[in-house]
Amino acid sequence: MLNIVLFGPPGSGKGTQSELIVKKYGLLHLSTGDLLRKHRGEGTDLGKLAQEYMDQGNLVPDAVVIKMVEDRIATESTAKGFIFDGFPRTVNQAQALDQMLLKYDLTITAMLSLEVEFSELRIRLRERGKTSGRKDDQDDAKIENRIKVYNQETTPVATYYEHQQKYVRIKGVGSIESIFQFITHELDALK
Ligand code: B4P
Repeated sequence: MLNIVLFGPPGSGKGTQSELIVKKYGLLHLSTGDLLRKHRGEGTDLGKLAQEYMDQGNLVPDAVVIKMVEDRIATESTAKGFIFDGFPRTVNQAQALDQMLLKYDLTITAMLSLEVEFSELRIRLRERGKTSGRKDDQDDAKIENRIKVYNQETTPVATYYEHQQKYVRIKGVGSIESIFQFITHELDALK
């Protein structure tokens, strides 16, 4: 069983590559960004709380995101495996994920880290902002804040998985297909 964390800075292609991974390996896609946007769209209390954080490019508080993921895993505990996209984003979340998987006798198999230079991320996010309708993609200051938050709060998550010898570096620049090939090479070796 594969349980994969897909890691990387904002705009590194986590959502893009997750779709391809789901198609090939039949894993359940759990994207905290998508779940939060769904709550926001439905106007739930959680969505209202998350909105302000997301629009500014800040992280939604750990307790909120952890509870949301816990609920989702509980309803999908018979899945063939999970791909966690955009989660964990803090060491607190990474520890909580290990604890919640333990309840089902599961562990993270590997953390794939998409490595992309910040200059390229800025270009991608601005480009997506033209069509996505996402406020966090449409404003340079918010994009810069997301990169800052990533550097300060999320990069320690890489060290967390490095200590568990689960950290796998993936070059995230090039065509979407070529990056997917690097990923399948790694995942096929883990199966
Ligand atoms: P996310 O939805 O996770 O958004 P993201 O990091 O911007 O997207 P991703 O890396 O998936 O990029 P994509 O593939 O789309 O988070 C949004 C917000 O939600 C966060 O800022 C935060 O507020 C909140 N949140 C989410 N999870 C949280 C958590 N765990 N804790 C707290 N808060 C949380 O790719 C981007 C663009 O690049 C696309 O337009 C794509 O077409 C393009 N692209 C992809 N691959 C490419 C390639 N190889 N070459 C060229 N372009 C490429």
